[in-house]
Amino acid sequence: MDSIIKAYELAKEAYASLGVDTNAALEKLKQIKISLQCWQGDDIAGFLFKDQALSGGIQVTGNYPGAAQNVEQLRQDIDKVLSLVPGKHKLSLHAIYADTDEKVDLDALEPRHFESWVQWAKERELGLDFNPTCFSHPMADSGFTISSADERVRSFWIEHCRRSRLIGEYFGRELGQKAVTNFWFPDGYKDIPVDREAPRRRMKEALDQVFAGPIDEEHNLNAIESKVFGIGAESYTVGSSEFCLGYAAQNHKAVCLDAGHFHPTEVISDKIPTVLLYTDELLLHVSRPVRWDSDHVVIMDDELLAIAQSLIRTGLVERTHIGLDFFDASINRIAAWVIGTRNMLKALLRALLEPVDALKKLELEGDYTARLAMLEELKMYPFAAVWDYYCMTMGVPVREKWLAEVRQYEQDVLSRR
Ligand code: RNT
Ligand code: ZN
Repeated sequence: MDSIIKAYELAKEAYASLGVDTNAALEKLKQIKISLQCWQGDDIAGFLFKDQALSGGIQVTGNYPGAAQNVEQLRQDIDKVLSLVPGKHKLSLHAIYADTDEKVDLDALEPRHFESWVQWAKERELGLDFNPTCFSHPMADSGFTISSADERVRSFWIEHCRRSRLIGEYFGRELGQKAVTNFWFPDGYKDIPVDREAPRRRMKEALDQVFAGPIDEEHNLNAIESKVFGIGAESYTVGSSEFCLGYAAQNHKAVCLDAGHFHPTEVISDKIPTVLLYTDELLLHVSRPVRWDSDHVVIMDDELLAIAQSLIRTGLVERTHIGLDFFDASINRIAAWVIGTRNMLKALLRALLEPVDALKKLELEGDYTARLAMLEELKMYPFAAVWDYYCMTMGVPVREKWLAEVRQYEQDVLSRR
């Protein structure tokens, strides 16, 4: 403990010499909420349709034992994760995680089916976000949902989505924290389509129906998530990037930028400030694509740092909702959650420890030599000491100590499932 404080004092001095206030950086970090993806705990199985295979062109690989089987287990796991991550955060639920004994289909879901989640979140002062589940359902078997040419299929999904935003609104109102309801549709063709326009026109009209009718925007923000391709929908995706950005800009919705949903050399760190020129708010799905949209656990790589820098250097973090979207079943699922969430926070901290004004000044003056020199030197500054101190003062394990707790939990809880 003493050595952590000592190291922090030295780090504080080092950063102060650059004009950076480490205490202020930590205060800011404390205000930033990360929305944890509930689906990391059970491989996107949910509770509504237990025997339904995962569809929609996404895939969870691995069969590490201990996946949550029911709502109690999932909540117990999330509690464990939250005890190992500093700060107050949010949980993002999918519709299939409704907690109910009723046999209810997606087009009949109501806020009351999520009452126990709201209660649970209230007790923990957590915020909740929401996602309609437009996959893993017989009505999505054709590969199309809301943009289907089949009127029956289309209306089913429109109804599900209409209800979803009301559930988001309910979360926001009950918890006093705006919810983000994120709409992602797997719709697309495996092979080359003849008509690239009609499905997009149908999706646009369907979304107009979904968003028709009053909703309290103070409590719920609607976001739409684009994607370049999915497994089984390699040639054409209805909800492309242009589609979603255009729709959001024209209709005052938010875009959701998922790090794995673009061509391999495109990065969302560059899209963040661009999209926010044309929309008020933004949702992120921070993920790590490895060769494809593989949803690997988020690590502290260059792109994660660049995402954090895009948010912090610009102040756009204020208009951005940071959500995570990875699902790894090949390692301990609790560890996966903890690693990814802590990394997101660490990257934000590193960005908060930059002398942003001084760097911007160098850039404006055209001193690119000093800009490069400083950016490189900053990489070796003692941010780790600041992070350790933060974890200690926030009452969560310092450095790798969290791993021992996960191991213990694995032995006591996960291995008995
Ligand atoms: C799929 C999208 C979507 C899902 C979650 C489960 O490619 O990224 O966000 O991962 O809704
Ligand atoms: Zn996503």
